Amino acid sequence: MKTIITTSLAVALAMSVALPANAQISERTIRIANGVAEDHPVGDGVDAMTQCVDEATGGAWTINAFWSSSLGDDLQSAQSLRSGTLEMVISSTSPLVAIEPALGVFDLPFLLSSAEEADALLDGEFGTYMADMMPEHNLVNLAHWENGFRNLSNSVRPVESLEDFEGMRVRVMQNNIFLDTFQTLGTNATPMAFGEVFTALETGAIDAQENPYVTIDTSRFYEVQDYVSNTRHAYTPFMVLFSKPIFDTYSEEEQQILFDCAIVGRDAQREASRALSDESLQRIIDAGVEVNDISDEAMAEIRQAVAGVYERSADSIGADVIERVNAELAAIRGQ
Ligand code: TF8
Repeated sequence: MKTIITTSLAVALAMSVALPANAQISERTIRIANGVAEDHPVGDGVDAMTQCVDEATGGAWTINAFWSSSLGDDLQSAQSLRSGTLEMVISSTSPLVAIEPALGVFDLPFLLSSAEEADALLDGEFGTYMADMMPEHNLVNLAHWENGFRNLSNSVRPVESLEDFEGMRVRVMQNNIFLDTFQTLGTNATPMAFGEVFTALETGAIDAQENPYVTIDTSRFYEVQDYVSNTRHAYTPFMVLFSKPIFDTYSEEEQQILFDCAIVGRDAQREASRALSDESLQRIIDAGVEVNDISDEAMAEIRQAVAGVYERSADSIGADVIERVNAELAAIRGQ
Protein backbone atom coordinates (compact mmCIF):
# COMPACT_ATOMS: atom_id res chain seq x y z
CA MET A 1 0.00 0.00 0.00
CA LYS A 2 2.74 2.38 1.02
CA THR A 3 4.68 1.76 -2.20
CA ILE A 4 1.60 2.43 -4.28
CA ILE A 5 1.00 5.76 -2.56
CA THR A 6 4.66 6.72 -2.94
CA THR A 7 4.62 5.78 -6.62
CA SER A 8 1.50 7.74 -7.42
CA LEU A 9 2.88 10.74 -5.54
CA ALA A 10 6.04 10.52 -7.60
CA VAL A 11 3.99 10.34 -10.80
CA ALA A 12 1.92 13.32 -9.74
CA LEU A 13 5.06 15.31 -8.97
CA ALA A 14 6.70 14.37 -12.26
CA MET A 15 3.55 15.40 -14.12
CA SER A 16 3.27 18.76 -12.44
CA VAL A 17 6.86 19.52 -13.42
CA ALA A 18 6.00 18.91 -17.06
CA LEU A 19 3.02 21.28 -16.89
CA PRO A 20 3.16 24.91 -17.93
CA ALA A 21 3.47 27.48 -15.15
CA ASN A 22 -0.27 28.09 -15.34
CA ALA A 23 -1.80 25.53 -12.99
CA GLN A 24 -5.21 25.64 -14.68
CA ILE A 25 -3.98 23.31 -17.41
CA SER A 26 -3.56 19.59 -16.74
CA GLU A 27 -2.15 16.77 -18.83
CA ARG A 28 -4.95 15.56 -21.11
CA THR A 29 -5.40 13.00 -23.84
CA ILE A 30 -8.14 13.62 -26.34
CA ARG A 31 -9.22 10.90 -28.74
CA ILE A 32 -11.14 12.03 -31.82
CA ALA A 33 -13.32 9.59 -33.73
CA ASN A 34 -13.93 10.13 -37.44
CA GLY A 35 -15.70 8.19 -40.16
CA VAL A 36 -13.73 9.73 -43.00
CA ALA A 37 -10.20 9.00 -44.18
CA GLU A 38 -7.26 11.04 -42.89
CA ASP A 39 -6.77 12.87 -46.21
CA HIS A 40 -10.35 14.24 -46.02
CA PRO A 41 -10.43 18.00 -45.17
CA VAL A 42 -11.36 17.01 -41.60
CA GLY A 43 -7.69 15.95 -41.37
CA ASP A 44 -6.63 19.54 -42.10
CA GLY A 45 -9.02 20.80 -39.45
CA VAL A 46 -7.73 18.35 -36.87
CA ASP A 47 -4.11 19.33 -37.69
CA ALA A 48 -4.88 23.02 -37.22
CA MET A 49 -6.80 22.34 -34.01
CA THR A 50 -3.95 20.18 -32.66
CA GLN A 51 -1.36 22.86 -33.37
CA CYS A 52 -3.52 25.47 -31.66
CA VAL A 53 -3.99 23.23 -28.61
CA ASP A 54 -0.26 22.53 -28.49
CA GLU A 55 0.53 26.22 -28.34
CA ALA A 56 -2.21 27.04 -25.85
CA THR A 57 -1.32 24.24 -23.43
CA GLY A 58 2.45 24.29 -23.83
CA GLY A 59 2.29 20.72 -25.10
CA ALA A 60 0.37 19.37 -22.10
CA TRP A 61 -2.36 17.78 -24.25
CA THR A 62 -2.11 14.86 -26.62
CA ILE A 63 -4.63 14.60 -29.45
CA ASN A 64 -5.10 11.23 -31.14
CA ALA A 65 -7.37 11.07 -34.16
CA PHE A 66 -8.83 7.76 -35.37
CA TRP A 67 -9.95 7.58 -39.01
CA SER A 68 -12.30 5.53 -41.21
CA SER A 69 -14.72 4.57 -38.42
CA SER A 70 -11.98 2.66 -36.56
CA LEU A 71 -13.54 3.74 -33.24
CA GLY A 72 -17.09 3.09 -34.49
CA ASP A 73 -19.51 5.04 -36.66
CA ASP A 74 -20.74 8.59 -36.04
CA LEU A 75 -23.69 7.63 -33.87
CA GLN A 76 -21.86 4.98 -31.83
CA SER A 77 -19.07 7.47 -31.16
CA ALA A 78 -21.53 10.16 -30.10
CA GLN A 79 -23.09 7.67 -27.67
CA SER A 80 -19.62 6.97 -26.22
CA LEU A 81 -19.19 10.71 -25.68
CA ARG A 82 -22.48 10.85 -23.79
CA SER A 83 -21.37 8.12 -21.42
CA GLY A 84 -17.94 9.72 -21.00
CA THR A 85 -15.86 6.90 -22.52
CA LEU A 86 -14.63 8.94 -25.52
CA GLU A 87 -13.66 12.61 -25.73
CA MET A 88 -14.53 13.80 -29.21
CA VAL A 89 -16.22 13.00 -32.52
CA ILE A 90 -16.54 15.00 -35.70
CA SER A 91 -19.89 13.82 -37.00
CA SER A 92 -22.44 14.78 -39.60
CA THR A 93 -25.56 16.09 -37.92
CA SER A 94 -27.72 13.55 -39.82
CA PRO A 95 -27.04 10.38 -37.78
CA LEU A 96 -27.32 12.49 -34.58
CA VAL A 97 -31.02 12.98 -35.23
CA ALA A 98 -31.42 9.77 -33.24
CA ILE A 99 -30.21 11.83 -30.24
CA GLU A 100 -31.68 15.27 -31.06
CA PRO A 101 -34.50 15.20 -33.65
CA ALA A 102 -34.32 18.97 -34.23
CA LEU A 103 -30.97 18.47 -35.97
CA GLY A 104 -33.01 17.04 -38.84
CA VAL A 105 -33.54 20.62 -39.95
CA PHE A 106 -30.19 20.42 -41.76
CA ASP A 107 -31.38 17.36 -43.70
CA LEU A 108 -34.30 19.12 -45.36
CA PRO A 109 -33.78 18.88 -49.12
CA PHE A 110 -32.43 22.00 -50.83
CA LEU A 111 -32.47 24.05 -47.61
CA LEU A 112 -29.16 25.76 -48.39
CA SER A 113 -27.83 26.89 -51.72
CA SER A 114 -24.29 28.14 -51.12
CA ALA A 115 -21.35 27.71 -48.77
CA GLU A 116 -21.55 31.39 -47.82
CA GLU A 117 -25.15 30.91 -46.77
CA ALA A 118 -24.18 27.84 -44.74
CA ASP A 119 -21.41 29.75 -42.94
CA ALA A 120 -23.70 32.66 -42.14
CA LEU A 121 -26.37 30.32 -40.79
CA LEU A 122 -24.07 28.05 -38.78
CA ASP A 123 -21.82 30.78 -37.37
CA GLY A 124 -24.78 32.98 -36.54
CA GLU A 125 -27.61 32.82 -34.04
CA PHE A 126 -29.14 29.72 -35.54
CA GLY A 127 -25.91 27.73 -35.16
CA THR A 128 -25.77 28.73 -31.50
CA TYR A 129 -29.43 27.87 -31.04
CA MET A 130 -28.80 24.33 -32.34
CA ALA A 131 -25.56 23.91 -30.38
CA ASP A 132 -27.41 24.92 -27.19
CA MET A 133 -29.61 21.83 -27.57
CA MET A 134 -26.68 19.48 -27.09
CA PRO A 135 -25.74 19.77 -23.38
CA GLU A 136 -29.04 18.19 -22.31
CA HIS A 137 -27.84 15.13 -24.25
CA ASN A 138 -24.50 15.17 -22.45
CA LEU A 139 -22.75 16.63 -25.50
CA VAL A 140 -20.97 19.92 -26.09
CA ASN A 141 -20.75 21.28 -29.64
CA LEU A 142 -17.43 23.11 -30.03
CA ALA A 143 -17.99 24.33 -33.60
CA HIS A 144 -19.64 23.62 -36.93
CA TRP A 145 -17.28 22.35 -39.61
CA GLU A 146 -18.13 21.50 -43.22
CA ASN A 147 -19.15 18.19 -44.70
CA GLY A 148 -20.63 19.97 -47.69
CA PHE A 149 -23.08 19.80 -50.56
CA ARG A 150 -24.04 16.25 -51.35
CA ASN A 151 -24.13 14.74 -54.83
CA LEU A 152 -25.44 11.40 -56.00
CA SER A 153 -23.07 8.74 -57.32
CA ASN A 154 -24.21 5.44 -58.82
CA SER A 155 -23.35 2.55 -61.08
CA VAL A 156 -26.50 2.46 -63.18
CA ARG A 157 -26.95 5.63 -65.28
CA PRO A 158 -26.40 9.37 -65.21
CA VAL A 159 -29.24 11.04 -63.31
CA GLU A 160 -30.51 13.83 -65.53
CA SER A 161 -34.19 13.90 -64.62
CA LEU A 162 -36.61 12.91 -61.89
CA GLU A 163 -37.37 9.66 -63.74
CA ASP A 164 -33.72 8.60 -63.59
CA PHE A 165 -33.92 8.04 -59.82
CA GLU A 166 -36.54 5.33 -60.31
CA GLY A 167 -35.69 2.00 -58.70
CA MET A 168 -32.08 2.85 -57.90
CA ARG A 169 -30.86 1.14 -54.73
CA VAL A 170 -29.44 4.10 -52.82
CA ARG A 171 -27.68 4.06 -49.48
CA VAL A 172 -28.87 6.90 -47.27
CA MET A 173 -27.65 7.95 -43.85
CA GLN A 174 -29.51 6.57 -40.86
CA ASN A 175 -31.98 9.40 -40.97
CA ASN A 176 -35.71 9.49 -41.71
CA ILE A 177 -35.61 12.75 -43.62
CA PHE A 178 -33.07 11.43 -46.11
CA LEU A 179 -35.05 8.20 -46.29
CA ASP A 180 -38.26 10.11 -47.07
CA THR A 181 -36.49 12.32 -49.62
CA PHE A 182 -35.01 9.40 -51.55
CA GLN A 183 -38.13 7.26 -51.35
CA THR A 184 -40.12 10.21 -52.67
CA LEU A 185 -37.69 10.48 -55.57
CA GLY A 186 -38.58 6.91 -56.48
CA THR A 187 -35.43 5.16 -55.31
CA ASN A 188 -35.18 2.04 -53.23
CA ALA A 189 -33.44 3.69 -50.26
CA THR A 190 -31.58 1.78 -47.54
CA PRO A 191 -30.24 3.40 -44.37
CA MET A 192 -26.68 2.26 -43.64
CA ALA A 193 -23.71 3.40 -41.55
CA PHE A 194 -21.01 5.16 -43.54
CA GLY A 195 -18.35 2.55 -42.81
CA GLU A 196 -20.30 -0.10 -44.71
CA VAL A 197 -20.88 1.90 -47.88
CA PHE A 198 -17.73 1.07 -49.87
CA THR A 199 -18.19 -2.69 -49.55
CA ALA A 200 -21.92 -2.47 -50.28
CA LEU A 201 -21.16 -0.57 -53.49
CA GLU A 202 -18.34 -2.92 -54.39
CA THR A 203 -20.41 -6.08 -53.96
CA GLY A 204 -23.37 -4.55 -55.76
CA ALA A 205 -25.63 -4.79 -52.72
CA ILE A 206 -26.49 -1.16 -53.52
CA ASP A 207 -26.14 0.95 -56.69
CA ALA A 208 -25.76 4.41 -55.30
CA GLN A 209 -24.83 6.71 -52.43
CA GLU A 210 -24.70 10.46 -51.93
CA ASN A 211 -21.89 12.52 -50.43
CA PRO A 212 -19.76 15.58 -51.26
CA TYR A 213 -16.99 15.23 -53.89
CA VAL A 214 -14.30 15.25 -51.20
CA THR A 215 -15.81 12.12 -49.65
CA ILE A 216 -16.41 10.35 -52.98
CA ASP A 217 -12.72 11.05 -53.57
CA THR A 218 -11.07 10.34 -50.19
CA SER A 219 -13.22 7.27 -49.45
CA ARG A 220 -12.44 5.99 -52.97
CA PHE A 221 -16.10 5.56 -53.95
CA TYR A 222 -15.06 6.51 -57.51
CA GLU A 223 -13.42 3.09 -57.78
CA VAL A 224 -16.83 1.40 -57.48
CA GLN A 225 -19.13 3.99 -59.10
CA ASP A 226 -19.57 5.00 -62.76
CA TYR A 227 -21.66 8.18 -62.55
CA VAL A 228 -21.81 11.28 -60.39
CA SER A 229 -24.71 13.69 -60.86
CA ASN A 230 -24.60 17.20 -59.42
CA THR A 231 -27.74 17.10 -57.35
CA ARG A 232 -26.53 19.31 -54.45
CA HIS A 233 -29.68 18.15 -52.68
CA ALA A 234 -28.45 18.90 -49.16
CA TYR A 235 -25.62 20.60 -47.28
CA THR A 236 -24.64 18.62 -44.21
CA PRO A 237 -22.61 20.33 -41.50
CA PHE A 238 -20.25 18.53 -39.15
CA MET A 239 -20.63 19.02 -35.44
CA VAL A 240 -17.38 18.98 -33.50
CA LEU A 241 -18.69 17.27 -30.41
CA PHE A 242 -17.07 16.87 -27.02
CA SER A 243 -18.15 14.59 -24.19
CA LYS A 244 -19.94 16.72 -21.59
CA PRO A 245 -19.04 14.46 -18.64
CA ILE A 246 -15.37 14.87 -19.61
CA PHE A 247 -15.75 18.56 -20.51
CA ASP A 248 -17.09 19.18 -17.01
CA THR A 249 -13.82 17.93 -15.49
CA TYR A 250 -11.85 20.58 -17.46
CA SER A 251 -11.00 23.96 -15.95
CA GLU A 252 -12.70 27.00 -17.44
CA GLU A 253 -9.47 27.91 -19.13
CA GLU A 254 -9.20 24.45 -20.67
CA GLN A 255 -12.78 24.61 -21.87
CA GLN A 256 -12.03 27.93 -23.55
CA ILE A 257 -9.01 26.39 -25.29
CA LEU A 258 -11.29 23.70 -26.72
CA PHE A 259 -13.74 26.26 -28.09
CA ASP A 260 -11.06 28.58 -29.45
CA CYS A 261 -9.04 25.85 -31.11
CA ALA A 262 -12.15 24.22 -32.63
CA ILE A 263 -12.77 27.58 -34.33
CA VAL A 264 -9.16 27.72 -35.57
CA GLY A 265 -9.70 24.17 -36.88
CA ARG A 266 -12.98 25.18 -38.46
CA ASP A 267 -11.44 27.92 -40.55
CA ALA A 268 -8.65 25.62 -41.79
CA GLN A 269 -11.12 22.80 -42.40
CA ARG A 270 -13.57 24.86 -44.42
CA GLU A 271 -10.77 26.34 -46.49
CA ALA A 272 -9.36 22.87 -47.21
CA SER A 273 -12.85 21.53 -47.95
CA ARG A 274 -13.48 24.21 -50.57
CA ALA A 275 -10.03 23.99 -52.11
CA LEU A 276 -10.09 20.19 -52.24
CA SER A 277 -13.60 20.02 -53.70
CA ASP A 278 -12.42 21.01 -57.20
CA GLU A 279 -9.37 18.75 -56.97
CA SER A 280 -11.57 15.87 -55.85
CA LEU A 281 -13.95 16.44 -58.75
CA GLN A 282 -11.00 16.33 -61.15
CA ARG A 283 -9.71 13.10 -59.60
CA ILE A 284 -13.17 11.55 -59.93
CA ILE A 285 -13.31 12.54 -63.62
CA ASP A 286 -9.73 11.32 -64.21
CA ALA A 287 -10.72 7.97 -62.72
CA GLY A 288 -13.18 7.58 -65.58
CA VAL A 289 -16.39 8.49 -63.76
CA GLU A 290 -18.95 10.35 -65.87
CA VAL A 291 -19.98 13.56 -64.11
CA ASN A 292 -23.09 15.43 -65.22
CA ASP A 293 -24.98 18.59 -64.37
CA ILE A 294 -28.76 18.55 -64.25
CA SER A 295 -30.71 21.11 -66.27
CA ASP A 296 -32.54 23.89 -64.41
CA GLU A 297 -35.82 22.50 -65.64
CA ALA A 298 -35.15 19.00 -64.34
CA MET A 299 -33.85 20.42 -61.04
CA ALA A 300 -37.08 22.39 -60.62
CA GLU A 301 -39.03 19.18 -61.09
CA ILE A 302 -36.86 17.32 -58.57
CA ARG A 303 -37.24 20.10 -55.99
CA GLN A 304 -40.97 20.15 -56.54
CA ALA A 305 -41.15 16.38 -56.00
CA VAL A 306 -39.53 16.53 -52.56
CA ALA A 307 -41.16 19.76 -51.34
CA GLY A 308 -43.59 17.73 -49.21
CA VAL A 309 -40.73 16.41 -47.06
CA TYR A 310 -40.72 19.74 -45.16
CA GLU A 311 -44.27 19.32 -43.95
CA ARG A 312 -43.90 15.62 -43.23
CA SER A 313 -40.79 16.31 -41.11
CA ALA A 314 -42.26 19.23 -39.19
CA ASP A 315 -43.43 17.11 -36.25
CA SER A 316 -40.10 15.40 -35.68
CA ILE A 317 -37.92 18.48 -36.24
CA GLY A 318 -40.31 20.92 -34.59
CA ALA A 319 -42.33 23.42 -36.62
CA ASP A 320 -40.76 26.26 -34.61
CA VAL A 321 -37.26 25.15 -35.62
CA ILE A 322 -38.21 25.11 -39.30
CA GLU A 323 -39.83 28.53 -38.97
CA ARG A 324 -36.72 29.82 -37.29
CA VAL A 325 -34.35 28.54 -39.96
CA ASN A 326 -36.54 29.97 -42.70
CA ALA A 327 -36.60 33.37 -41.00
CA GLU A 328 -32.84 33.34 -40.50
CA LEU A 329 -32.25 32.31 -44.12
CA ALA A 330 -34.57 35.02 -45.38
CA ALA A 331 -32.52 37.55 -43.40
CA ILE A 332 -29.24 36.14 -44.73
CA ARG A 333 -30.57 36.28 -48.28
CA GLY A 334 -31.74 39.84 -47.70
CA GLN A 335 -35.37 39.02 -48.47
C1 TF8 B 1 -22.38 9.92 -44.40
C2 TF8 B 1 -21.70 11.18 -43.91
C3 TF8 B 1 -20.30 10.77 -43.50
C4 TF8 B 1 -19.65 11.67 -42.50
C5 TF8 B 1 -18.29 11.13 -42.08
C6 TF8 B 1 -18.35 9.75 -41.52
O1 TF8 B 1 -22.61 9.81 -45.60
O2 TF8 B 1 -21.68 12.18 -44.88
O3 TF8 B 1 -19.51 10.69 -44.64
O4 TF8 B 1 -20.43 11.86 -41.39
O5 TF8 B 1 -17.72 11.96 -41.15
O6 TF8 B 1 -22.63 9.06 -43.59
